[in-house]
Amino acid sequence: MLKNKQLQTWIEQMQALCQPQDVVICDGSTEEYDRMWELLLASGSAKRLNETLRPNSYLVRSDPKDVARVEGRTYICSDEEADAGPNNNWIAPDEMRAKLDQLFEGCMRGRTMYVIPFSMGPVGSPIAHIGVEICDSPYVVANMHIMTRVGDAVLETLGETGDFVPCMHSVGRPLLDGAVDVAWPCNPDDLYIAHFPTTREIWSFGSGYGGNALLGKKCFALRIASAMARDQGWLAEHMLILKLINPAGDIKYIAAAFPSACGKTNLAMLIPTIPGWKVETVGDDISWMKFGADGKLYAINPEAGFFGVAPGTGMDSNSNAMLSLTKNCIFTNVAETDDGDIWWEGMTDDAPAHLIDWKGNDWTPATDTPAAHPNARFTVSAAQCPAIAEEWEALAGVPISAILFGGRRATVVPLVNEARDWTQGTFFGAIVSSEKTAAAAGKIGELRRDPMAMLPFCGYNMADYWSHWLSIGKHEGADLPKIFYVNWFRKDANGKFMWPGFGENSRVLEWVFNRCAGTADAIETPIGNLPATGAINFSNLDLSDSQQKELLQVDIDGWLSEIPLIREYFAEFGDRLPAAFNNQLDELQLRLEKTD
Ligand code: O2Y
Ligand code: MN
Repeated sequence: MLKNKQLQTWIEQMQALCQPQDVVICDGSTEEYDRMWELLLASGSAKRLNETLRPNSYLVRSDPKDVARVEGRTYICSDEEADAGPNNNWIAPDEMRAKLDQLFEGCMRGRTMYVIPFSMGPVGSPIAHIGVEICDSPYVVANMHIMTRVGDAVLETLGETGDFVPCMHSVGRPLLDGAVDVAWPCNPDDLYIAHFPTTREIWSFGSGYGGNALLGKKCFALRIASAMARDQGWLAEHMLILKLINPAGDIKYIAAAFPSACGKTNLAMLIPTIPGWKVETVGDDISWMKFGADGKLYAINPEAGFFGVAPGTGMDSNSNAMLSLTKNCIFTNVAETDDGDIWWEGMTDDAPAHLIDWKGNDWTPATDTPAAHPNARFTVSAAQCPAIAEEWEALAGVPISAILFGGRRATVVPLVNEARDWTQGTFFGAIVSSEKTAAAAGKIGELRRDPMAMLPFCGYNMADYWSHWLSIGKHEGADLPKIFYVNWFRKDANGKFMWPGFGENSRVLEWVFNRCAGTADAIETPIGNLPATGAINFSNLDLSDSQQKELLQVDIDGWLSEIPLIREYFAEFGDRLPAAFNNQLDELQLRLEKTD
């Protein structure tokens, strides 16, 4: 099966470097998945959940020091520091390689080295790409089985000479001289998540958790893929993909970028409140888009599963997610109920009277720490989602009609605003920001910029990424999606959310759909095209006329005071900033001043 010379050589080199006890080439089979769980159960890392309540599902508790992606230890090792940009941590490639050589030497002693060939995207899709993760964690193997397509079909597609992205991973805890393993081996004091965009490699050391360890996800599908996309003329984006069906049965596909923890999974699985409309899910986190022969952008979800944040997910907020989780799942850092099932904050209104918390301690509603870790996760196959679109694995992808950008803004940014053209839409994406909450470092209310929701995930200088977006707009024969800036998070003077969100967001999706179909009205304003009066269906919502107006108002003073902040942010990118963005700012300012 291993006929790819480059892969054979790499495996031999990594075996010599890491000195594992043995090597397993993963085939993606159910037997292999089950074997991983036998190992994880035997080592005390995992617990099988109640078979009647949650068939074929497992609970895993991580080391409390290894619970999330660690941006501070994530590096882009481009040849020049300027190519990584102010948006990334940079270490020179030679320096990082010397460090990694030292860390990886003998790091798998006493462990098995797993070689996981995986496809990001349906095997054989012209939009898909192949990676191979080498790792020493059965938990990672099991998660990769769900999150990607693993196995022999991938090796077959790779053939003798095909290219793959090498993804090297170790938990960084060799088992020396027969030492007994810990339940969650990791090495959080020596953490490195290093990306080499020039040679398209990933090296991750010290963590077994999520985006640090499942290297197909953020490391490959966003950081390395964004650099590949720049070089090859496509887009690798932090976007959900949804299929929107109107009452007449017409279909449009929409991609949407929101910063982490702004409800992407909920929007991807939304149940519309407006009669006759339907949403189906293509993806909840990442989108790869390439031009088709007709000039449209065709998108695939490169992942095969959801690695969703559990707290806050319940039948009220996202019933499709909950119904996906009835069997064949992995739950990490959630709480355990007395009958061997799972629970997290937000799953039900009332907490059970007794739980075992994510750290393995007794918990009652009187306990003053959360039962589930706030970044607790479920891993589940996308195929189990009741709302999954039948074409979610279409090799050709789905044609995107609209792209939404959004952040969390209590003020200034209206509910929805359509860009006049691709350039203005790119500018909208670049100025996306959220107000800091008490949970984040920094002053409350201060703006955190997260352009295109890609701040932690762009594998090169953000200014060059913006130039790449602008160049996509100049693609010969392009039939581009319309771009919209949405904001579900406006607050009134009393600090109360003005927009109900969740299923009611379908009202905004309806306007977006109809704008793409050419059947909805907009008015041109200094900031973009806003829905004309009556163009958004506000019926049966508890919203006064003045609230409706405020949601769609052009806040001239608010935007005028935003402009210097945007200029200040853009200045961080020096002369790499696309000139078109300064033009956008100057023109926006002029239009606002004229109206003032
Ligand atoms: O903490 C982690 O490693 C998970 S981060 C994550 C997982 C799924 C989808 N999105 C994200 C994110 O941070 O955007
Ligand atoms: Mn994400």
